[in-house]
Amino acid sequence: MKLVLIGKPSVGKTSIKQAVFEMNNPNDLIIYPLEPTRGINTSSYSWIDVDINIFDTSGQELPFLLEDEEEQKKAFKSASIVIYVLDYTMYTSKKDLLIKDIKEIHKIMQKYEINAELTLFFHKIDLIHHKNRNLFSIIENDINESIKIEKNLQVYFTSLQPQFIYNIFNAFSEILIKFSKKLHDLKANIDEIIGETKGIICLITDENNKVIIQTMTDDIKPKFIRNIYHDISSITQDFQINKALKSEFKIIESGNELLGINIEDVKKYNQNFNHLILISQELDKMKLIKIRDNLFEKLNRFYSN
Ligand SMILES: Nc1nc2c(ncn2[C@@H]2O[C@H](COP(=O)(O)OP(=O)(O)OP(=O)(O)O)[C@@H](O)[C@H]2O)c(=O)[nH]1
Ligand SMILES: [Mg+2]
Repeated sequence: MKLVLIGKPSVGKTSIKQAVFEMNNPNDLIIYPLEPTRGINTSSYSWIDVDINIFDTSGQELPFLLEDEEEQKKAFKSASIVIYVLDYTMYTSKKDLLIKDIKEIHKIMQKYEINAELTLFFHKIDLIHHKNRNLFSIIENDINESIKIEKNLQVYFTSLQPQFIYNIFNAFSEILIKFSKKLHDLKANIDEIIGETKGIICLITDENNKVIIQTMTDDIKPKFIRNIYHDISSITQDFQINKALKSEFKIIESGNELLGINIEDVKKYNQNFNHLILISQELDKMKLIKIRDNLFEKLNRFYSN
């Protein structure tokens, strides 16, 4: 599948690509910035059973791309996903120009009947003061109201700062699961188990601690997930260092809430897996352990077939 990264200069397109698909250290990418991209950079990766071709475009050449028909075809033809990346700084200073770009891209995609999904990454949320980080849904509505096209665009709030890094992985796992039969089937199996309960989030990470499966009961709110992602990056680091903590039910503080959490090693089920992370809004240890055991049984059956 073809995935296009597009947006103004320096919003973070190439850094995102390198952090997620080339395992470059996100912190380094912020401290030592990359050179601006020229032309359209293509590269291929695999994500479980999905082959991804990323077309990373140049921000400086964006005006040219949006005007030149040959460039448009090169960038968008047979794309499955188009991600427009904008950053917090530009949103506050040049929102109109961003909206203009997005409308333009939408128009071009219609012109060539590109059936791809247009998605937005609102990047560098680490630069937003923490008091304002509860405004995400307002920002999402604001952007969609300004774009005014027939369908609301999905907005992912992302950053390469370690404390937010799970947000990016989550965005890609949501986007890419649509193209992966294996992940889709596995998620359906997990949903079957946690679907019987409430207040549960289940994540499976790979050896690079990327979230490759994220699933949750339907009562979980987006804001809660973002808080969780914020906290689990430090928790998983702890687990990584202190292996003895694994398999233990722990209670953690997240926002104003106490949560139950359980992390398990699941490498034995699939070589691409690392941890199974179960988070519960209830503090009932026995209940979470029971869900864990049911999941293990499911994984066992899923991978022995
Ligand atoms: N604060 C912050 N800075 C970031 C983040 N991600 C990337 N950056 C910085 O943003 C700048 C631009 O990154 P690039 O990835 O080169 O941007 P680009 O969109 O590929 O730019 P062009 O190739 O010119 O189109 C660099 O200085 C990065 O360090 C982030 O999450 N937070
Ligand atoms: Mg670039």
